[in-house]
Parts: sequence; structure tokens; C-alpha cells
Amino acid sequence: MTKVVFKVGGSILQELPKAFYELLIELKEKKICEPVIVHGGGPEINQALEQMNIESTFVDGLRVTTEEVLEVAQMVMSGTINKRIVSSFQNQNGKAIGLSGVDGNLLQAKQIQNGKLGFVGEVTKVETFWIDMILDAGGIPVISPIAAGEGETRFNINGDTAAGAVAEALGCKLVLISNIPGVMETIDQKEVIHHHLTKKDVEALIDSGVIYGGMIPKVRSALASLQGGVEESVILNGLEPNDILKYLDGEKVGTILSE
Ligand code: X2W
Repeated sequence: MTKVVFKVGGSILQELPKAFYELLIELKEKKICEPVIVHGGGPEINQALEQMNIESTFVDGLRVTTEEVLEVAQMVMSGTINKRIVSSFQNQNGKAIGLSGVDGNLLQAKQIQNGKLGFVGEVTKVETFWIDMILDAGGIPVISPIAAGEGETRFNINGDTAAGAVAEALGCKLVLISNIPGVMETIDQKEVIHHHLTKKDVEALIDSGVIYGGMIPKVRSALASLQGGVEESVILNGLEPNDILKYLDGEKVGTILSE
């Protein structure tokens, strides 16, 4: 059965309807595809750091990760958020297994930018064995983007690049779950969706102001997933789970992004 990686970012998590989890369980049960979840958690890490009075800064969208920040990122993503997603699946009678990239060396990583960002890494290897094992046993893997480095080192990985790396390793599609139908543009007072954009198109649309505000981080995150190594990723609306079904049926929904 074909696998599909679904990236669920921290900002959409609270909004996802029960129907989203139901649909993914159904896709698996009906053997339409094997869902694999990779999640983020940026906003909740921010909140936790604030509560603990720990400062955190970003360079080009990546969180500068000190040892202290890493512990909080791991706590929030591999603990709270990962288990919340697992519970949401299980609440709909799905079988979900949560794990972080550290478990079984699922995601192996090395430091980037000579340590300028602290414990921020890029994925060098994905032990797909564990993912396949869970899938074969009838489970839905739910993966948090903390990765294993040399020895006991762990790295904080951007959720989108982690999802891209997992999709690349599995040789499968990557769906970025969003709360918009895709990249929209108003032409002749009508909202149209751009169904296919390259990296260049995206930059041009940002420059011309068509892609603006909250849409910028969304497309940038889609581009970041391409850096994870996947050939193309698609932005779909998680608030309309039927869009996922339509996409898998080959219908034109959402926005496909490619190099
Ligand atoms: C991210 C990981 C979480 C993430 C962070 O610490 O915020 C880095 O920036 P979203 O919700 O998918 O944005 N890691 C290195 O990517 O969360």
C-alpha cells in the first residue's frame, strides 16, 4: 500500500476536526494509503519557554536551540503534543503509536551551520524499519521531530524538514496539513487556487504581494520540506478532510509545490 506522510504543524493542531483523524484511520482501513504523521509544535514550545522565562530566538525560521531549549522542545513535542495526537486517533478507535526521532534512532541527524544555531540538526538517516514495523502491525506512526545524534546528543529538527526527510526515505508523497485550501490569488474579483507552484513561482508571488501575511510561513514551510529531500509536497486543507480524499483520487485540490 502506498504510504503518505502527513505533516501537522503546531498552529493547525488545535483546529483539526475529529473528521481529520477519522479520515486517516479510514484511509488505512480501506487500504487507500498508509498514513504516517510527522508533527511540529512551534507555538506550544514558545508558550512553554515563556512560562519558564527562557528566551528563544529564531534565525531564518529556525529556533536557536540551547541545551535548555532542547529539553523544553523535547518535553513539549515528544511528550504533550505527541501523546495528544495519539489520543486523538485512539479516541476515534484508531491504533496510533507515538515515537520521537530519538526512539530506535528513527531520525539520525547532524548539527548544521557549525553549531551557530546550537542543537539544531538536519536529518542524515531515517530508520524506516520502525515505521514499517508499526504500519505492518496495523498502527499509525506519529513522529515528533527530535533526532538522535552521536552518543547521547539530540537535535531539534524543524518539523517541515523532518517530514520531508521521512517522505524522502519512504519514497512517498508529503501532504502539508494547513488551514487554507491552498495558495490563493484574487483574479477579476474571484478567488482562485494556484494548483502548482515551483520555488521560483513562490518567491515571485511573495515579491508581488499575492502571497502575504500568514500565507508566507505556510509556503515557506512547504519549501522547507523540499529541503528535506522530497520531490514535491502538497498543501491541503485539514479543516476539510474531504480535500485529502479528493487529492488521493487525483482531483485538483490544494497547491503542489516542487523545485
Ligand atoms: C522547531 C520544531 C517545531 C516545529 C521549533 O523549535 O520550533 C526548529 O526550529 P511547527 O509547528 O511545525 O512550526 N525546530 C529547529 O517545526 O513546529
